[in-house]
Amino acid sequence: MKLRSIIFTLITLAFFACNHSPTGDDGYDLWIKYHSIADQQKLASYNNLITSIAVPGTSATSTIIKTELQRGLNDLFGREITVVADDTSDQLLVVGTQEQSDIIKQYTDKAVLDTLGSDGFILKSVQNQNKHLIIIAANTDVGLLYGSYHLLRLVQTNSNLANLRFISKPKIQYRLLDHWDNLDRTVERGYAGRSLWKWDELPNILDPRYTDYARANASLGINGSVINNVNANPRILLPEYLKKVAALADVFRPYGIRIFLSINFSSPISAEFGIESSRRGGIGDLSTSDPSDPAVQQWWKDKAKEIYDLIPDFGGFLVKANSEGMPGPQEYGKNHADGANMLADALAPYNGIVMWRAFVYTPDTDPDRAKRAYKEFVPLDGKFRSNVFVQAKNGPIDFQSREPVQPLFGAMPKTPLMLELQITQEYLGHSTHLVYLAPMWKEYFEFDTYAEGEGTTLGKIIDGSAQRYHMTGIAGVTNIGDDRNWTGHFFGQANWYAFGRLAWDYTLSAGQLADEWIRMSLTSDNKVVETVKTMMLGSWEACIDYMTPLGLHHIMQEGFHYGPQPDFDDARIDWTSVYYHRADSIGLGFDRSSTGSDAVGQYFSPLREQFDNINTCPEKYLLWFHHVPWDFKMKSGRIMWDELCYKYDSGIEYVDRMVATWASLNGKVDPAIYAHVAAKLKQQRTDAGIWHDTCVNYFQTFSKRPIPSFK
Ligand code: BDP
Repeated sequence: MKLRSIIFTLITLAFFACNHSPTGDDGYDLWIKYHSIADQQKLASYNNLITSIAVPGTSATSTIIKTELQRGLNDLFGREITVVADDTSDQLLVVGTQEQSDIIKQYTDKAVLDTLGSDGFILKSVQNQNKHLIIIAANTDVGLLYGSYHLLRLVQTNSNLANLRFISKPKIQYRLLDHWDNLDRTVERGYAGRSLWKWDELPNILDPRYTDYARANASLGINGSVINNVNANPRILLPEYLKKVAALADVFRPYGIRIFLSINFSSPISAEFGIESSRRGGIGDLSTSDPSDPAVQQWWKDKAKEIYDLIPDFGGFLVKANSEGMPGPQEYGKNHADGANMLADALAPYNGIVMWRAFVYTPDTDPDRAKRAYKEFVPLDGKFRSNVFVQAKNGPIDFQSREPVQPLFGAMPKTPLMLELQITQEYLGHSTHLVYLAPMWKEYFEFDTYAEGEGTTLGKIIDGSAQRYHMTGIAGVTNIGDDRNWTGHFFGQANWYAFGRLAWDYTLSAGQLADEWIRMSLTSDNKVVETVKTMMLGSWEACIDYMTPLGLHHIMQEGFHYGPQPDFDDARIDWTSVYYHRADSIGLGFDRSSTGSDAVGQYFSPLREQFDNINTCPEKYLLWFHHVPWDFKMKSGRIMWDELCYKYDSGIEYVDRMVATWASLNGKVDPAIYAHVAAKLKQQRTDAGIWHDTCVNYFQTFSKRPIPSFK
């Protein structure tokens, strides 16, 4: 008996040792891990500023604020912060609305608060005789929650808290994550395990992870989640699933996160018409989903009512229609506006919205895939109901390593366009490659479309300022799964983080966001922060270089979208690689100039002219817009073929440098994170080599020139 229990204990201990390395950070706590502050001077200064907190509100959100501030500050300061009423103690942090707190009323200006809407907040210090106060004020409890996370972030990044005077409000109203999660818990283009949502356990069992998910998102200001795949299974709208969705909505609500659903346009149709075999059959009892049919309209109205009875703050529907086999109004001779408006009418009584995706590329529209969304949607400008967004991806093709901006942006002034970015690295090395995406997103936000003259950046279009949108939105296709560290790659967390922060304020710099994230997630050692930040900031450009430099695109492995397959030519033509790169004995690249497909014609002047001319087209887009002769002289003085090889080489060199840089941090960062990232980088180096060799060797069969050496 005794021996057995000793053996059992040993086995248990061994198991524990393997699975719970006491010294290793498993990444679960993301950027909200609240490590104690190492800098003693800073700590002393904080100790003088905050000893207790007052959160007079009584809502579920107020309770979260209290718990989060206490938990965060206790851990960061390494001592107990007390929760008190707002008229006691010195060195007090007060968090409240004007209605909740006299102190807030006394020290904040109603007129300023009135400009902050429901989400904005004020953070300021107040010196009153010998009493020092820090106050967080907002109009709603969710605004206060955002302000509280901001304060915690300031402490986590060891910022100065004396003389605080900070006002913030989001530039964009709907800040959503799109999950491409299926009901069987697989995740389309997800590389971090299975879906977070355990449909078989819901609604009765609530995984604590749902709360941690909401916490993490609220800490960034994300306020909505589309929880299922755009390739939507109609079953999500069955009563049994709606109850599960409602249970999640209840968890998310106090964190200011609303739930949205992707819907299948054929949902009203009876399953008899083939729910599994095609993407056509639905869950209803109708034989059509024609948006002009009164029975179909009524079906959606009834469904909307059923949803809102369960989820009063339900956000609305995301729709992928007439795209990649998904059903849509065009099957009934109707257009995208007809389809979107029918759904919009069903949701309007409850203030719900429709996000209708512009990711459509029916071959009949135009031989050049890059032109199709524009051609289908621009004629519909002004035809959508006011609660409809048209949601477009950043580029005209599909989340490639780099694309010029989707020309729709700016071209539909009467329709609010919502921007869809991809956080999951479908085409950028999945969760294996370290690619920090904030520099890419910044390139898009700052892309000048010239839609309303110079300075009409994409940022100003989607924040509504350029074309006076009445509502604004942004969505990121998430990289989250049920892996212990959420994103598969530890550095994938930085992309989730940066997306959320940019959705709030796209003018923040990629460097600042990397800096914050590293300090909150990894270390506050300044030297290490600088080293890691530098490595992150160049990683996107490096990935472009070793995968698809100079504007190349869509030459990856069919279906899998990971490695290279430039010779792929065996599918629907606009899914092949050869369609996009067009390599031949003369040169390389897709001719989208005015004498080619004329995709340049979809951009505003002077961009159109700039892109059209091979000599003025930015080299980063050269092979996107032009079929470029192999011996075309590049700005570097090299011919295009040599430049292409040079870029592929540079990409590899960068990964080599990342490997060496990371190795130099051994012992300076958490050992578990160190080992995890080191292993991923090793694989990234191997993959970069494969991209280089495959592409250079393949294109050489056309260029018929020697592969230059740059050593
Ligand atoms: C492509 C993905 C595909 C998605 C599609 C979409 O390969 O899995 O369903 O986009 O956005 O990038 O609808």
